Amino acid sequence: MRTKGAVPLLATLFALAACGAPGPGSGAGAGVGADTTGAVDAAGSDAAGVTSADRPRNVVFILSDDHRYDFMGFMPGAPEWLETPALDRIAAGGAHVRNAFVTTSLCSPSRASILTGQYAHRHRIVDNTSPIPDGTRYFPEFLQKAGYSTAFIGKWHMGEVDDIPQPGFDHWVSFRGQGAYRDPVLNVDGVRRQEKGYTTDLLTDHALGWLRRHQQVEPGKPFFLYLSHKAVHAEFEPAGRHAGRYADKPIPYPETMSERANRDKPKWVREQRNSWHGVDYMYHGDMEFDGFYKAYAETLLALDESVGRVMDYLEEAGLEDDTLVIYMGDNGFLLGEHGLIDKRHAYEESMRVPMLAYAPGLVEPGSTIDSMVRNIDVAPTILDLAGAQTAIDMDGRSVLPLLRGEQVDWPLEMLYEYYWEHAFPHTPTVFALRDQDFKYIYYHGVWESDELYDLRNDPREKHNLIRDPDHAGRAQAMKSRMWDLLERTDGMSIPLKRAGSWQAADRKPEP
Ligand SMILES: [Ca+2]
Repeated sequence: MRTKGAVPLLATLFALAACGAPGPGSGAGAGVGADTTGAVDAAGSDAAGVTSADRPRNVVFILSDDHRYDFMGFMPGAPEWLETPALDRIAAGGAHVRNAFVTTSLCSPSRASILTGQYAHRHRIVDNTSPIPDGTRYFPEFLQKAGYSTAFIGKWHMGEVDDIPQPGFDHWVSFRGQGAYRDPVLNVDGVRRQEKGYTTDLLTDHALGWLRRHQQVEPGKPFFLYLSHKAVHAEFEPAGRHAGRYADKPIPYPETMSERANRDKPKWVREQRNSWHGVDYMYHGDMEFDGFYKAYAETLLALDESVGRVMDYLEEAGLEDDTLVIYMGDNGFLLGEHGLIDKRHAYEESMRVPMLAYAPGLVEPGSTIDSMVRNIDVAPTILDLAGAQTAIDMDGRSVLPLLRGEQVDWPLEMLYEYYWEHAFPHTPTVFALRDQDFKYIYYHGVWESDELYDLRNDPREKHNLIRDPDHAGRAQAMKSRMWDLLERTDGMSIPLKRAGSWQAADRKPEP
């Protein structure tokens, strides 16, 4: 990564910061009664006429870190030189979930939402340093009860420092916090050891090793693999074989990167360009944008190779037709949009994530799914596929009918939430309600205007309509529905905790 004079402490703080703060949230499965979904009963799917023989039994869930939704080679918005052949392969052979979102754009809260099917305000892991509440349960436990072998390989991060095996997994490989891109110390089933190599490759080796062993020992038993990558989290470090690959490529700077393009944004957004997470003072001046951008793209290359290796194995082992593969990112990532970097905000580049599903016989090859799908929908979906019950009171709902291409009644709007972090004081607490046409954003605790965007006509969120009299009624109605949704899901208390010592509080000095 091209840092200028970065000190070791900086990397540590960066790791804390980058993933630790909840991102701008998008809300609950608003409106459609999905927000209070309780126990998932896969029998509901069977009632629709699908039997277990019609669907794959195994599930491979591959989670990436901070991979933004449009950085896939087949996407029109990707840099023209970006190569992701494995992700392109999944999209061509499966479904691209075009409107996939996280309800909180930050590492730990989003990962907790994936594992519990709950909003951050319900699982309470609201940022990257929140402890895991006693009694927290994760959906793989219920896969075990349904007869599955389960493995967790990679970044856990919740609770920040713990790498010890967690309930719900028969096999465990993880590391503390953000881990390291090279020569990581891994906790393998409770035993720590340092391994030599590039972490994305090593985690893939562990994943494939477990799959092979499983097929040798218990070939008839269904499996669930949760491969959770560190990549492409900052500070970016491409594999040696990929470093410099894009050095000579042009950067397609976003049109909203300039100060001029953000004149009707709230003042705190315009000021954030001069902060740790702003393009004019990145990491307090220790990072330059172009190197940052290219290192991000180069770090993605090994991640794509990992996906390709998993797909190759499934094909070689004859498991391709009996396995659902889901690829997803844990949150989005701004690369200059609105003068910002990183995540947390409720803007599209932050709350959108890449999501692909591959399952021959279940998912139509080359299809697209336009319904809004959220991170809290992952757990109900996988349990639904497995025919497993759960004791977790989930906010999400199964997207299995969407994967099958069925026309179903589906939530038309979603809630987003992000809770202010002491370490990154430049982004306030954010709530938002997003439907298929508009987004309303509310900021808590700052003297600022709200935001309203017409996503159909203004997908880059360039024109804040909050003061437009023609839209006053819509803004008020969305605000009201947002609060309704928070109320219905026990979201009316702001989590508060003792502040830490470090804070990315500097502003770029005045010239
Ligand atoms: Ca992340």
